[in-house]
Amino acid sequence: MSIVITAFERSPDGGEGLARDTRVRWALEEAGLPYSVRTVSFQAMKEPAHVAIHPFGQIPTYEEGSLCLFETGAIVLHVAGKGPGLLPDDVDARARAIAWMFAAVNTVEPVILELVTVRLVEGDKPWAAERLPLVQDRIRHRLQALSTRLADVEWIDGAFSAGDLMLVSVLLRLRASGLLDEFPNLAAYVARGEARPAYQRAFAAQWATNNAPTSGQ
Ligand code: GTB
Repeated sequence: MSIVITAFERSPDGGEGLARDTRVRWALEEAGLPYSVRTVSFQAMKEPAHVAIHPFGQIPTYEEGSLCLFETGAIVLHVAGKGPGLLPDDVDARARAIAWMFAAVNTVEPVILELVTVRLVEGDKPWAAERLPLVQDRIRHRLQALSTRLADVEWIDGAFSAGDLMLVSVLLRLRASGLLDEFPNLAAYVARGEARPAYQRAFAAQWATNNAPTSGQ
């Protein structure tokens, strides 16, 4: 059954890998599953055909035969169940890897998204400058806990898993802020994730999508 995901026609980051299709591509590459990409414009994302697949009119989505999925956590979990290397066989270790996936999207990513909100959405508000350090401190609080848990091990809980894939994917959005560099073991953890051949292939593929010449160029 062929796998089709959706991605931005042109990501606002120009292909820096920050849009969430990158984590889905990465999981598919780790699992060795071929896939194709249907790009969607911001307008098309809000039209009925796409909303039928993604109720919030966003990317990425995942289609495989009659299965349509949205939410990157759910997509990566599904992909991890299909191929080797992303979830341990041991039942307890598997449950812990899934817990880290949830931690990534439910505990770590929300505070990081607040930074995006305060900078990009609320930047012109008179209170934005006052709110920024509060948001940065909430992020540091999470990073400190993660840094302590990671200590000097390579991956968060034994062998590389979908938990690491999701954690690295949310943490790398912090690079430009400088906050990640305050925690050298986390910066090194993200670099290890990005150095994986599967990540490199995923990054290159989304870069190519975002930098393909448009008609008329
Ligand atoms: N919780 C959902 C998931 O994990 O799948 C969130 C999906 C989501 O936020 N999708 C974004 C989207 O479709 C794209 S990834 N936004 C359009 C809309 O809501 O109308 C978020 C994103 C976008 C762009 C950058 N960037 O350019 O740096 C980074 C991240």
